[in-house]
Amino acid sequence: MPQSKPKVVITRKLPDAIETRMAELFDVTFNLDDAPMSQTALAEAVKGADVLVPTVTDRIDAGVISQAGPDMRLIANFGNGVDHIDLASARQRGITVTNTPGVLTGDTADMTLALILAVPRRLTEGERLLRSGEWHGWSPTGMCGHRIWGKRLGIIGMGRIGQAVARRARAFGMSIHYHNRKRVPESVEAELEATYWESLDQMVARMDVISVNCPHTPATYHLLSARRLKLMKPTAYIINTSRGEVIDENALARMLEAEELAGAGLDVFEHEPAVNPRLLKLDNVVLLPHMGSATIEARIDMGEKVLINIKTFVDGHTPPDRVLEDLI
Ligand code: 8YV
Repeated sequence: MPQSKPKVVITRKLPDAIETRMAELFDVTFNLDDAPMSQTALAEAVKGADVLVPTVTDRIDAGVISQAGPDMRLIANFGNGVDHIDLASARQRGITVTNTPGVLTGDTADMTLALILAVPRRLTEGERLLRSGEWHGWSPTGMCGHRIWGKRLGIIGMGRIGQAVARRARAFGMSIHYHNRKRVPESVEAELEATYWESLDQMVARMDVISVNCPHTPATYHLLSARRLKLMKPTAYIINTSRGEVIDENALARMLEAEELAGAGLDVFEHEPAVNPRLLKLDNVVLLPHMGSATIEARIDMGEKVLINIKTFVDGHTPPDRVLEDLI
């Protein structure tokens, strides 16, 4: 007799190809209108499901996890970051958590480079000027920004994405510096000609551009605090394609307003989808709606990873992308 298919709840609309394959393999509940689910709806979902597929827009907190029914065994996150999932509560309930590493590395690094170029070269400001009809032609002093070639880039978090950023930035003539919990292997440092800073304070004070590429964990919350931001050079730029919570957003907005920093490129925000209104008023920032991994290729690859994680798990094996609390 065929076994019944596992019940899978997917909290947001995923690419068609992924949803179709999910429907073939599992007994799936889709989110047809794609609206983010409320805490009540999430609690309801975990009561009856075997597997939950959330995204960054869902808060899978202790309250939601406490409602999990006896069959709820796997949270297969569609995304890399798992800071929206209470991992300790999941572990206590015997629920495995997986994510989708590796498949959005290049795209997120590309977006980081786009911001590293866009902010000092005033790309969106120039575009706004042109569209406003206020551009009256070329002038020797018009729209001058700053050169990237020859500048120092300080990468916070030298994992997959940090290293991919470093590789790209080198092609633009930047010298690579980094801070990480652990020093990367000598071969990687040699390839990237990267300088390691054990002290983040020491590094931030010396860089022309800082790029945040570490995950948001309790240890990295407000890693760039008001105090640390003040150590940066007033001519320096800050780029964040990781998580808004790593930077004290209020302190950053204050410093940008006061021109104590030259500019910022932000793809992520502390209270998404809300954006600090002070940032919206500033010309020296480029603001993007969390689109680092937003290529159709990455989103399909992420979906494939979710499928593989679920399939492996329900077949009784350890899923390839299991998230272990002490590793994040
Ligand atoms: C994802 C991201 O698209 O993977 C991540 O951690 O930040 C995004 O690029 C999003 O999280 C989907 O859940």
